[in-house]
This record gives sequence, structure tokens and C-alpha cells, in this order.
Amino acid sequence: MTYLLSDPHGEYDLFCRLMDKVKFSGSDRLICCGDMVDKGKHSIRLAKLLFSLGNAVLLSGNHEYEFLKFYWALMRNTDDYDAVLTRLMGYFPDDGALLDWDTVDRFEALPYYYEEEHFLCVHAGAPLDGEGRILPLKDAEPGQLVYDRNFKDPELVPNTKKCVFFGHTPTVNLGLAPCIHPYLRTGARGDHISDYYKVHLDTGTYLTGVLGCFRLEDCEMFHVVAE
Ligand SMILES: [Mn+2]
Repeated sequence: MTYLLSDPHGEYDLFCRLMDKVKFSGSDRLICCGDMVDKGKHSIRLAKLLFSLGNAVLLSGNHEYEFLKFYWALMRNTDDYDAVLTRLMGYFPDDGALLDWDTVDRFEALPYYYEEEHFLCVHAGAPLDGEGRILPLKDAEPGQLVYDRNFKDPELVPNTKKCVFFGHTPTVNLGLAPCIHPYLRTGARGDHISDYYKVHLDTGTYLTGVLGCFRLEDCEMFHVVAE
């Protein structure tokens, strides 16, 4: 089974509880649409766990992108790599000491979108043409994919046969319940991914204590709540 989530934001324990709830195993697959770091106390611990999974597709969110911009700026001004790693550790005040170069390299290798026959994933948004069609993601600027909040607008119906998975804006910020919010096509049943035109994945974990995931095969949703 394939499970999609977004914006776990350093909530290591909640993430583990969610994976336990769905009985996530080596034969399953995880897709995380970005923002694994910042806000929660276990940014690097969670990132290293996600990077260690052989069966995960991980995207960059704006929080990983901001970290990389900080890293690239440091590298332009020095060749003292030990000093750079120390500064990078300081970027994450709670558990930055866990950071190592392998993890930095993995952040740098994160893609900004993921696409299959029936769905595509971005952190925040994507460029659209005048008729709401998504322009080719391979040509999009990373900044647009991680910052643009166009998909969050409930009125926006992308003109595509694919379902768009996205996060970045907590659903509670739109006055919605603190859970994943799928958008069903008119007249569709809702048990197949092609019945949806978009799925808003950001449960606002750091605000709400709720983390959720969406199962691709049967469109079931699972949530856990912080104690
Ligand atoms: Mn974000």
C-alpha cells in the first residue's frame, strides 16, 4: 500500500504512531510531500528516519529549501567545512547535533515534485495556464513548487485528470477540520484516486497535534492525535 502525508515538522513520535496505526511495513510505500523539519523538536531525528527508509519518496518543502539556501550561502563564503557543519547544526536548535554530511547531502538531493499516471505530488503549488492546466513540473522553479499557495484555495479546481496531492497550509487555516481534506469530483464515489481532483494533506501538526495520511489504493484516511 502507498501512504501519502505532508508537513510532519519534526514530530517524530506522532509520525511513528501514525506508521504503527497503518501497520507500515517494508512492502508498503511512503510519500512525504515536504516540511519534515522545523517547528517540532525532532527535525533531524525524523529526517534521518525518513532518509533511512528504502521505500519512501520524499519531497522538499519550503522548510528544507530554506535550510538549503542557508547552506549554499555559507558555502559561497568559506572552504572551512567543519565550521559550515557546525553552523548547520545550529540551524536546528533542538536536535541539530544529530546532523551529519550524509544527511545534508540527502536534503540537497530531495526532488520538488513526484508524478505518476494517476496523481502528482508537490509541497505547495504549481504553475497553471489560463485554463487551470498544470504546466510541466520539470520546468517549474523550485520556489514556486514550495511556496505557491494556489492549490489550497477550495475554489481552485486544477484542469487535470490526475489527482494533485499537496500540503504547506494547515487545513485549519481555511476554517476546515484538522484532518486531511480530499476534494471529490462531481458525482464520483470516492474509492479510487481518479475520483478526486486534489487532496490537501497538511493537518497542521504543529498547531493541532494531528497528523494524517491518505492511502492511495482505497482512499482511506488515518489520523493520530498528540496526547
Ligand atoms: Mn510548507
